[in-house]
Amino acid sequence: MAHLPTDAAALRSRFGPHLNSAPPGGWDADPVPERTVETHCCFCGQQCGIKLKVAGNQVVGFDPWEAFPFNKGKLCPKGVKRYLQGGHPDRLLHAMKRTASGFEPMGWEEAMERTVAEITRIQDRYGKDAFAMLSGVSLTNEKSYLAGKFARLALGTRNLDYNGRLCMVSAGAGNKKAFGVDRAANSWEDIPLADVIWVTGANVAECAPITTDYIWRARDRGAKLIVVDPRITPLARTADLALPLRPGTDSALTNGILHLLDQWNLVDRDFVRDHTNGFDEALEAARACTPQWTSAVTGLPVAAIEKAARMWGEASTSFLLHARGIEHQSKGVENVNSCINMVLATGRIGRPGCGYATITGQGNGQGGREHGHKCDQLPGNRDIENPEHRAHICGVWGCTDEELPGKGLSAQEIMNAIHEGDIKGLLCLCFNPLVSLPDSTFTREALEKLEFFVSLDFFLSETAQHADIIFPSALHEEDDGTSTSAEGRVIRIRKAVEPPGEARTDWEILVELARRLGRGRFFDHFTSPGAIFQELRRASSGGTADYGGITYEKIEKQMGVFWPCPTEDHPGTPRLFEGGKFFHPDGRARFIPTPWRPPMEEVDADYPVWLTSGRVVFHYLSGTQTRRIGFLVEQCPHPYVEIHPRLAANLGIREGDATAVATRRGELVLPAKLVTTIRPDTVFIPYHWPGNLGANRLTARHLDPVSRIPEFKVSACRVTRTTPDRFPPELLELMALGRGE
Ligand SMILES: Nc1nc2c(c(=O)[nH]1)N[C@H]1C(S)=C(S)[C@@H](COP(=O)(O)OP(=O)(O)OC[C@H]3O[C@@H](n4cnc5c(=O)[nH]c(N)nc54)[C@H](O)[C@@H]3O)O[C@H]1N2
Ligand SMILES: Nc1nc2c(c(=O)[nH]1)N[C@H]1C(S)=C(S)[C@@H](COP(=O)(O)OP(=O)(O)OC[C@H]3O[C@@H](n4cnc5c(=O)[nH]c(N)nc54)[C@H](O)[C@@H]3O)O[C@H]1N2
Ligand code: SF4
Ligand SMILES: [Mo]
Repeated sequence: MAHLPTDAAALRSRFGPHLNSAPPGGWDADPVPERTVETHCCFCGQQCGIKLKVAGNQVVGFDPWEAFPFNKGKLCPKGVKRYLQGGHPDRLLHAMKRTASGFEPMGWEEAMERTVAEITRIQDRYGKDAFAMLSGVSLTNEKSYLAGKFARLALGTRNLDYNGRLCMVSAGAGNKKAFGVDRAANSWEDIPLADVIWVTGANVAECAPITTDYIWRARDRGAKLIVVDPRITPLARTADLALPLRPGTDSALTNGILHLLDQWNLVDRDFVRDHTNGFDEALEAARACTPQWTSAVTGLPVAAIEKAARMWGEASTSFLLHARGIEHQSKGVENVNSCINMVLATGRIGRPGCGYATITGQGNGQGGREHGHKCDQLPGNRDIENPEHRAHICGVWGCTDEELPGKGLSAQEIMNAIHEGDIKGLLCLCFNPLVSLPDSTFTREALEKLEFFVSLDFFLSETAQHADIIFPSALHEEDDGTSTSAEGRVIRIRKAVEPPGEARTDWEILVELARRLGRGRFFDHFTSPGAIFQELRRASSGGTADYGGITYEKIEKQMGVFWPCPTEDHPGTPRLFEGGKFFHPDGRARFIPTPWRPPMEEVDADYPVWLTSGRVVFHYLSGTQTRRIGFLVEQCPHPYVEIHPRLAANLGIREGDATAVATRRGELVLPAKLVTTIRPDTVFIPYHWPGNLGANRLTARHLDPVSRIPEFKVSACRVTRTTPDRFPPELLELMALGRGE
C-alpha cells in the first residue's frame, strides 16, 4: 500500500477518486456468483437479513433473503450498497505506522511488539488506568464480550467504554429504572396490531426504514399515527397528528399528556395498582403541566396537545417508539422515563398490540450493550459494582476479585481525561470519536496529546489518522458470530469471504495482544467466534440479558432467538412483561417522576436559534464506510443546513447561500437548504462528515447526569448569511461532485 497522508489537506482528495461505485472488475465484468451466504446488514440496528453473492474471495452483490422474518427481503439503500466496501482501494491491508511523511505499512511482528511495549511502558509509568480503551457496537456479540474481558484482564484498566455511550445509554438507563431490563418490550410483530402509534424523536423512514413498513401495516388497518419531532420527517408527513415541538422540551409534553390522562380519567387504575409503583409521585411531578403551561414550553398549540392525549388515552392498543431525538439530551433518561410513564399509565404493555421500544441505532446496538464493554457493566448486563455479579464473572473468567477492575470513566469522560493528561494511552476499536463526539476541536486536541494511540479499523478513519499504529481489521462479512437486533432477536452473522492481505479479525488481534501481554491463560481458548460464544453464554447466564440457552444451531433453525433464553429447551421471549410481570425483584414496573427542566444550553440574544443534528437515509454514522460508496455519496454528497423559509427570509438567506452557523464551540459554513418541514426557530445539520464539515464542531460536551450521553440534539446557534469564498475547499469539492463535475 502506498503512503497514506496524515494531514487533512492531502486527505481531501480522498473524497473524489476513491468512491466505489461498482464491484471489482466493473459492472460489465458481471462476475458470476459461486454461492450465496445468508447473513445480515452491517449497518443499523434492524439487522435486516441479506444474502451476499460471492465469487472467489469477493462479495460481488446481494440477493433478497425473503425467508428472513424481520424484513422479508426488503432493504434500504445502505443495505443494498454495503457490499461495495469489500474490494475498496482504501482497505487497510497491512499494519500501518505513523512516520514524518505519512502512514507506512509495517510488519505484523513489529506492530505487535511496539504496541505491547508502549502499553507496558505507559502502565508501568503512570498506572494501569492511564491506558484506556474505546470500543464499538458494530462489533458482534462475541467481539463485544471479548472487548470487555480484554480491557479488564489483558490491559487491567478500569477505563473502557463504548460508542453506544453516544447512542443507546439513555434508553438503557431509563428502561432499567422502569422495567429492570434493557430491551425492546416487544418484537415488531406487535406494531401492526396497535390502534395508535406514537413516534417521538425518531426519523423512522430514514433511519429505521424497514420499521416504516410495520407502521404502515398498522395504518392499513386504520391505526392512528402521532409523530413528535421539531422537523416534519417523511414519516410525520403521513401522520394523523404531527407535533413539531421546540427542541429539548420532550418531557414537558409527556408530563402534560400524563396530566391530561389523569384529569380525563383515562388512566388504567387497575393496572397501575396491580403492576406498578410510584404513580402518585410521577403525577405530582406533572401536576403543574396544564395544557396551557405545556403549550408555552413546547411551542405546540393547546388543541394539538389535547388531541394527542385523547388519541393516546382512548386507544385500546398502542405502540410507543422513540429514538435519539429524545435520548440525545442532557435529560435523555428523564425523557425516556416520561414516555414510559405514559405507557404504564394506560397499562398497554405486555399484551398483543400493546408495546414500547426504543429503536436501537447501531448494527449491534442491542447486543453490544449487554456483554460488558460499558464502563460500569459486566456480561449479562450485570453491574460491575455489585459483589454478587462480580463473583459470578470471576468464576467464569477464573480470576480473583482483585484482578477485576471496577467502574471506569464513560466515553466523553475518557476523552476529557486524555485532554487533561490523566490518560496517556488509548486503544480504539470500532469507534470514530473525532467525528462522532461533541466539540470535535476539543477531541482533536485530546488525541494529539496521547503518548501512544493504537487503532483497529478496516479504513483509515479520521480518528485513526491520529494513531501511532493501526491494525487492519476485518469487515462484517469476513467473520462469523452473532448480533442482536433492535427487537432483541439474536441472529447469526456468517462469514462470506476471508479478510484480504494481512487484515485479521478483531478477535484474533485482541487475543494475540492479550497473549503477548502475558495474559494468555484467560484468552488462549478463544480459537473461534464459537468458542467465545460458549463462554459468553455461561457469563450471561442468570443475568437479565440471559443467552444461556442460545446456540448457533438454534439461531439458524429458528431464524433468530429472542433473549432471555435461559435453557436450551427454552424457545426465547419475543414479548416481555406478559401478565404484567416486570424484571424488578417485586415484579412491578416503576413510574419515575420527571420534573421539567430546560436543556443545558438555551437560546439567547447572542445565539437565538436552536440547532439540532442527525442523519440522512444514505449515510451511516461518522461516514467512514458510506462516504466511500459512490451511489450513496451521489445521493447526498455534502452537508447542508436545513432552514425554514421564514427564518431564512428574516436573515436574507436564499437556497444554496453560504450560511455561517456559529455556536459557543465553533462555526461551520454550509449551503442553506430551505425546507418548510422544520420549525422556523430551529436549524438542522446532518452530522456524517469530518473536520470543517462536521456538525460536532458546533455541539457541546454537556452530558446527561445518569447516562452520560452528550446533548447532540440541543444547542443554541447564530445563523448568518456569508459569502461563498468562505466555503471550505473540501465542501466545494463535494459540491462539484454533486453537480456531476
Ligand atoms: N440512514 C441512517 N440510518 C441510521 C443511522 C445513520 O447514520 N444513517 N444510524 C443508526 C443509529 S446508530 C442511530 S442512533 C439511529 C438514529 O435514528 P434516529 O434517532 O431516528 O435519527 P436522528 O436523525 O439522530 O434523530 C431523530 C430525529 O430526532 C429529531 N429531534 C431533534 N431534536 C429533537 C427533540 O428535541 N425532540 C424530539 N422529539 N425530536 C428531536 C430530529 O429532527 C430527527 O428527525 O439511526 C440508525 N440508522
Ligand atoms: N452531532 C451528532 N453527533 C452524533 C450523533 C448525532 O445524532 N449528532 N449520533 C451519535 C450516535 S447515535 C452514534 S451511534 C455515534 C456513532 O459514532 P461512531 O461509532 O464513531 O461511528 P461509526 O461511523 O460507526 O464509527 C465506527 C468506526 O469503526 C469502524 N468499524 C466498523 N465496524 C468495525 C468492526 O467490525 N471492527 C473494527 N475494528 N472497526 C469497525 C468504522 O470503519 C468506523 O471508522 O455518533 C454519535 N454522534
Ligand atoms: S434498514 Fe438498517 S439493517 Fe436494514 S438494510 Fe437498511 S441499514 Fe441495513
Ligand atoms: Mo447511534
